Amino acid sequence: MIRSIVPRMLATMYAAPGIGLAAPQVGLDLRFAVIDLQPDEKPAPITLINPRIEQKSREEATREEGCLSLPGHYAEVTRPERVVVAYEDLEGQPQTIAADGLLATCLQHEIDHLDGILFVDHLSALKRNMILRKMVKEKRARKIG
Ligand code: K1U
Ligand code: ZN
Repeated sequence: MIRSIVPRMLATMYAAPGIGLAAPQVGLDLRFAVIDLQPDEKPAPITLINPRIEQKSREEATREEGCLSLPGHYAEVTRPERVVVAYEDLEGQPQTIAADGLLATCLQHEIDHLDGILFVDHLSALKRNMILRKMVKEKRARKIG
């Protein structure tokens, strides 16, 4: 089932373009996500089925994040710098991935999507409301235009 959906998920992510995509972002009630940190280069996608964070560092890092569910909106988000994620691959085999840098950020962002959490949920109420107000303005402008 997931195996047959993955090619479409990857096509959607590359077309966006994005470096990750979680099933709930395309209306699927499934716990899997795809990631490819180099969408412009030779494809090197990772498919993560039932990913879960097994370990996270106490050390944190702040990186700018975007989201294909909130196009055009970016913010600095602070998260654990390193994570170890356990998941199943497309063959159903258990795997673990130890990540830092952008991959660690992207893994946490995608696992958040599986739990209904968006990057704006990690921001202060002030910053989150600024983004929400911008989105409302954009929606109004689209209606008028
Ligand atoms: O899950 C998503 O909404 C995709 C999101 C993933 C992500 C980006 C940045 C930090 C954490 C997670 C995106 O891919 S937004 C687009 C983006 O960052 C990008 C697009 C093309 C080239 C490089 C980056
Ligand atoms: Zn996102």
